[in-house]
Amino acid sequence: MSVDDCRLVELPVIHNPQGNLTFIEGAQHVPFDIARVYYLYDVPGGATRGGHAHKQLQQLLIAMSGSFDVLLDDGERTRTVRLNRSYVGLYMPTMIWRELVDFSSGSVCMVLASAPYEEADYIRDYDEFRAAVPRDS
Ligand code: T46
Repeated sequence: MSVDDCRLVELPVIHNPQGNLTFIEGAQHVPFDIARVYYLYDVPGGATRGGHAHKQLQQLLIAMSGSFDVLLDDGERTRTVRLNRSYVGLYMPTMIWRELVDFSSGSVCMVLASAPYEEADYIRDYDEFRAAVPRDS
């Protein structure tokens, strides 16, 4: 997997003068079955979340409120994506190192995940991640 496989997914918006509505349907808007939803909130200024990769887990990140940067790293190339719309998700496939930084005040990051929480799926050491990335030779 490469940072090019991380992509923005535009979600439907039902516009209404009384407020907009966005919905997410498994299989339709997310390329995996949704097994878990969690969210990050009350993130203090200057904090960094993430700092790991997943062996099997796929995720879709959405800035439900506020904004933050997602630093993506496939072991060879890096890319930064800023999330700041509640109708745009960032799809992350397996084996992408990610760090979430520069959270605005009051921001909320909702994550749809393809599997339940499992610590054994995490690679939390960057050197271990680099060593596990398959390389062309
Ligand atoms: C990711 C980024 C964006 C659970 O018990 N269940 C869960 O579903 C999750 C996500 C975490 N936890 C526990 C595990 C740790 O003891 O909560 C604690 C904090 O987790 P972590 O340090 O992994 O949190 P983040 O914000 O660094 O990373 C999380 C996700 O773990 C990760 O998959 O991509 O958000």
